[in-house]
Amino acid sequence: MAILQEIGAGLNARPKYINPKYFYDEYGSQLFDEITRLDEYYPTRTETFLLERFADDIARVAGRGRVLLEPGAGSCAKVRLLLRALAPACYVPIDISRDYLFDAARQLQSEFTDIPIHPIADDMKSSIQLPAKLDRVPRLVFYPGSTIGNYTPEQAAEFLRHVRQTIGDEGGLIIGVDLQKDPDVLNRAYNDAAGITAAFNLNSLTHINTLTGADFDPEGFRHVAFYNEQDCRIEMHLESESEQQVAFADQLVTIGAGERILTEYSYKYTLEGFAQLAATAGLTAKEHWIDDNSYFSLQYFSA
Ligand code: AVJ
Repeated sequence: MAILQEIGAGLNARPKYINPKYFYDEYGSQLFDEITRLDEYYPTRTETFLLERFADDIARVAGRGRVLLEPGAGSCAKVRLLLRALAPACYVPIDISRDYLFDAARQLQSEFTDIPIHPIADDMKSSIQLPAKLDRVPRLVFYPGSTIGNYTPEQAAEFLRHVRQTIGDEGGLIIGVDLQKDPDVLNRAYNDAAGITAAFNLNSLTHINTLTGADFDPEGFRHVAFYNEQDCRIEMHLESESEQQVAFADQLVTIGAGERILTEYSYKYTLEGFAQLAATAGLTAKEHWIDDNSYFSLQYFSA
């Protein structure tokens, strides 16, 4: 089974790591939803404000009547704030969770009856097939939420090259990118007083238990999150309270007292730094929108 291989590789690596996608089972997605409403967690509400405030301006810059593609669309919540303004020829949400995606797309279609919606259940790694009549319509990729921050800059550049390939020479990208700021603000955002982020982090162990039959004891681990100023990223780890042995697949994995499992990077960029990264992927910075605190950015790039 591929996921046993994948998770096993991370647990046997030094330092150990777990892919952040394992945060998101049903309970984890619920916890993330709670995180987005926390006082300390500024990204979601700031991006939502920017989408609402600047929707018309974004549409003017990015162009109306495009084929709008959204990798990892999930609940299609944020695109709602842009759909009227962008008036796409077609909206194409792409996500690996097929049933969830199709439900969200059906709901969205009932609200936006004049916009054709073509959900695609896919991991966005392969090239997508659209109805032939859309072949000549310029493409616009929407990638909100600072999801790009989970990637290392190298991985982000690879993703952006894939976007560049997908949109072709006439296309564009609207992306949400979290910005570098006072480390105290960042540290608070990932160490909320109510402990929701801690529960979210620990839930990846419970999720992995369910998926693989492993016997991680979440109580034997502590949530650790901090801003690494050198590398401009939040790091989330699970720190083992004591030396323990976890049954995983056909092996016993030893985790030392104080040993950490890396669960997430969340990179923070400057506008210039992100524009430079995008430039290496053949994308040109055209416009950006930020809040008064300069906490978060929406950025538009063209091919
Ligand atoms: C969904 C990846 C944007 O990096 O802020 C929130 C995930 N992790 N709190 C982020 C997250 C801890 C979030 N992203």
